[in-house]
Amino acid sequence: MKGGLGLETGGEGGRQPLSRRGFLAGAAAAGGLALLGDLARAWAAESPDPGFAGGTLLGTLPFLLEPDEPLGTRFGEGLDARLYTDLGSLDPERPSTPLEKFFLRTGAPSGLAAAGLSTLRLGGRVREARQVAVAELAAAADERGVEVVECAGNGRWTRFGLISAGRWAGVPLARVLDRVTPLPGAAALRVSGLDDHSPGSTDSTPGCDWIFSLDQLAAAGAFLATRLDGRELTADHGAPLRLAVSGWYGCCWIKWVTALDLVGSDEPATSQMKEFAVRTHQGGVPERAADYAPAIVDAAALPVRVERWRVAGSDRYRVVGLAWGGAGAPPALGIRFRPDAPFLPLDRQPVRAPAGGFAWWSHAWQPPAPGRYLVQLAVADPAVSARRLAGGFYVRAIEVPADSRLPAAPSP
Ligand SMILES: Nc1nc2c(c(=O)[nH]1)N[C@H]1C(S)=C(S)[C@@H](COP(=O)(O)O)O[C@H]1N2
Ligand SMILES: [Mo]
Repeated sequence: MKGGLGLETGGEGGRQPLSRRGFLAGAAAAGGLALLGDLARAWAAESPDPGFAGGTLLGTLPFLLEPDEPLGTRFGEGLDARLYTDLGSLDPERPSTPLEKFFLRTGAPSGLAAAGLSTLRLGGRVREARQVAVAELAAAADERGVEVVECAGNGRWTRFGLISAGRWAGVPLARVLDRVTPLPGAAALRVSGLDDHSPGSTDSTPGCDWIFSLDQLAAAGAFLATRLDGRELTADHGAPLRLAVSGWYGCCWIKWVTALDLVGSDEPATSQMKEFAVRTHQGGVPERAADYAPAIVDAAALPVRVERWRVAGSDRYRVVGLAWGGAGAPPALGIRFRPDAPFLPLDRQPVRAPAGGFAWWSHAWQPPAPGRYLVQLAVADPAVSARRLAGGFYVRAIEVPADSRLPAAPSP
């Protein structure tokens, strides 16, 4: 990770320097406010802070210092195709992101139709290689729960929109690999995806294979996904088969899977692994696949909406956000609004739906004065690994408008 605040541009997701179209304005466009109002009211009714109950939602504050990229709209082609999920418009009551809003980091390759992909090849260090009909796998698919996927190149330059929660169906890898007999020395699996794009990309290297140890795949409960959000996987999202590896960064969720090869523990790293080494927090760029640490997403949290309410004649603010990553239940979080302030516990700590997906949190906030603030979250427990969060990666800037009706500060 380079800059502390993650204000640097670039990375796989970004298309342009921050300054090109100026600093952004953003969140609730006029039309979105009615819908947002319903979401916000439903959510406020359950808030431990009763102060919002009788109030009116005036709007949301845009996040500053983020590029003027469209949210919720697909643009570009092939390796440069993107859809940034509009996180502020997600409904906390729906555990998964609707398919139309699901983020896109690479569009369907131009060679997809010609490749057909009606069979999956199982090979490498096996007694006898096999072809398995994709239709047979699709017929055996069952529900696999809701999993958050975050692109390792998600950041300020993508308005943090390269992350979504998918409700997946698919076939466990273990059940697919049952069809071949491993030879001695088979310790890892190379999952290969189609990556036949023309034209090429300005900032992505073609080739999409990742090598996992068999233990890593078992621990992640990896599966080949055939459905997303209750529907057939779309071409953009990896049809007919894509790998799902719970807890790992998006670059490991190989789309358009063509082959599974058992390999030895000395197998060289793939070009994809090397391209993503820095973004997946490897120390350097290891030559051997076995020397890559699991590309897992640490505990993280992001404010996605800062609501301005009018309650009994004064303005009150409420921050709503997401938490994801790490293992187990979401950890307790603190929040602060200035880099020199202590973190205070959130008044509504992250809660994840039993089905899985994002955990949602909220916090009532009374700014002392109009002006700019930096909203930052922190994990309270120092034993929890939260590298990006602790590095300031998910800090967002807002401005409390000068016309805010702020209640008088209590006298000391
Ligand atoms: N074959 C193939 N699979 C791929 C990629 C790719 O370029 N080619 N991109 C990866 C990256 S970097 C991410 S973040 C996820 C994005 O998945 P999505 O676009 O379906 O959201 O797919 C991964 N799978
Ligand atoms: Mo990614």
